[in-house]
Order: sequence, then C-alpha cells, then structure tokens
Amino acid sequence: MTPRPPQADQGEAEELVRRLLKGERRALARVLSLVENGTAEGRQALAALYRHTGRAHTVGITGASGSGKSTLAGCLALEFRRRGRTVGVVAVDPSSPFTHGAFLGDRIRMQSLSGDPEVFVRSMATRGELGGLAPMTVEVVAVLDAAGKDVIMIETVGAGQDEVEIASAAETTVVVLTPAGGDEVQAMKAGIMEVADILAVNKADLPAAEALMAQLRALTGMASPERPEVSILRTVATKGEGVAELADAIEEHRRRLEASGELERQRLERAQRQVLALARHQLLAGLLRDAERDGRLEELVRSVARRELDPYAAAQRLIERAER
Ligand SMILES: Nc1nc2c(ncn2[C@@H]2O[C@H](COP(=O)(O)OP(=O)(O)OP(=O)(O)O)[C@@H](O)[C@H]2O)c(=O)[nH]1
Ligand SMILES: [Mg+2]
Repeated sequence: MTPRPPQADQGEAEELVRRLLKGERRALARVLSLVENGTAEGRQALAALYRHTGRAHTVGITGASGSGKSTLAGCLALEFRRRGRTVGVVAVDPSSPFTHGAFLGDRIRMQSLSGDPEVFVRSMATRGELGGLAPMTVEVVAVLDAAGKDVIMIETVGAGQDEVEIASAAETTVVVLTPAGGDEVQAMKAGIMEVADILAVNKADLPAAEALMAQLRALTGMASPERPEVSILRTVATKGEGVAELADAIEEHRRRLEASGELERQRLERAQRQVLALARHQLLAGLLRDAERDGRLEELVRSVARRELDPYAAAQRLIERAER
C-alpha cells in the first residue's frame, strides 16, 4: 500500500467539508464514511469541520432491545421536522437493519420521512467493542452537527454501563421503558435514574403501563437531589401518541440546561474526557508500537511471568523507554 501525499488528502478533505457545510448530502455521506473507517482524510475532515459543530441538540434514546426506540425516534423525527428542525439519527448497533421501513409503524409517516432530505439516518456497528457506543459515534455526531442538523438522536440499546456512556455523549437522555419489561425497573433502576433526563414509558397501550408510571414516579421521587426534575411520559410510538409531549420535554430540557449554565459545564467535561481519552489512546498506541517492534514488550512480559520482575517495575521500564 503506497501512502498518498498528505497534501492531496488534505485538499480533498477540505473540499468535502466545504460541500458538507453547504448542505450537500453526498458530501455528508462521504465524510461519514471516511470518518467511520478511521481514515486520514476522515481525521482531516473532522479537524476542518470541528469549529462548525456545537449547534445541534444531541439526544440519546436508550433502552432495552425492542422497547420501541426506533419507532419513537421516527415519530420524534417527524415531530421535529414539523417544528421546522432538521434531524439526524445515529442508530448504534441496530439489531435489525435501520431502514425507514423498520423506523415507523405506519406507511404514511414512513413515506413522509423517507422523502425528506432534511432527515439523515445512519446506522453504525459497534464492531465488537465493549459498550453501547460504537468507537466513532462522537465523531459521526460531530459531522451531522457541522452539516447543520438541528437535532441529532443517538439510538443505543442500553443496559447499565451503556446508558452512562450515552448520557455522556448526549445533552439530553431519554430512557425508553415498557410495561412489558417486567422486572426491568428493579434491574436497571440504579443506572437509569442517574442518567435519565426523561423517562418514556412506551407501549403504554399495553396493560400495566399505569403501574409502571407509578413505580417510576416513586423511584424518581427517591432519586438524588441534584436530579429532581426527571420527566416521566407515556407514549404509544406505533400510534404517535405522546410524541409531541416528548418533543416538548426534550426541548424544555435543553432550555433548562442552557439557562442554568449546566450545558456549558457539560461541554467542558465532555471536551476534557475526549481530549484525555484520545491522548491516552495515542500514547499507548505509540508505546506499544515501539515496544513490540524491538521485542521489548515480549521480553518484559516474560520476565514478569517468570517472577524475575514485578509488573510495576516492568510498566515503569516500558514508559521510561518511550519517554527517552
Ligand atoms: N404495542 C406497541 N408496540 C410498539 C410500540 N412501539 C413500538 N412497538 C413495537 O415494538 C417492536 C420493536 O420496536 P422498535 O422500534 O424496533 O424497537 P427498538 O427499541 O428500536 O428495538 P431494537 O433496535 O431492536 O433494540 C416493533 O414491532 C414495534 O412496532 C407501542 O407503543 N406499542
Ligand atoms: Mg431500533
């Protein structure tokens, strides 16, 4: 594989970003592919578009598999479009192909979405990584943000750790629960209550929806004092019921974040986490590349396994070598 001259790549990436910023759908799709595949052009594009990000409202939609997240995201997409917003949807590791068909129950809504150039849906695989967010989710969201999408929904199947992860990537987190979930509330209450800004009780057409609502009200009443205002809403995504109220709650949450200064605080926190994670990743990658190349890692590992060297001393030697 012969590397192409970096200058040419950079020119191509910048040209793509120019077209993306003008709203060209094909440029958007191309940049997304470059970014998702971790290419050098993708990185250059991200660098060029980053200062155009930060406008979108990012909304996490998380919950158990089959709880109706995609159906709900589809309804919300329509509702936001009705309100004049442009929409991006990132479906992380969807268990079924995320087509506009799977997206919505009824045909009329489906058609009104699939013909709409202002709705952009992207599916991503986690590629076997642990956690609910694919490695490039944050970057994909940034691309959609720069492309001018007003609301970007991130759908993930959540369970415990994943929910925490999505909450750190999105400004507003909607946790979707269903009365069919049974003991789900017991199992997930600790994790959920911490990250949910809004609890949507979907499939509220099923029996026991009211019981679940009551249970959740009791739980959120007990929740930590710094998160007192978790909204609990009932929805029937297949019929679009409760969707306008859910959209209201999502918008209201963003307004509150902004007014309280919390949005700014979260942005700083997110930026710090991102910079440190990338730095850690780069450092480690560099360290391992060198240590593997000269066989030093293997040598140290063997010494530790033979109990000639303790792991702390070995790690220290690995680092010292890299620092030199
Ligand atoms: N009765 C009822 N069924 C619903 C409702 N919302 C969604 N469903 C159905 O539930 C099933 C799963 O819906 P999806 O939207 O694909 O659920 P999901 O959470 O995105 O599923 P995964 O992406 O596989 O985790 C579909 O058959 C929907 O038609 C609802 O409000 N009531
Ligand atoms: Mg889905």
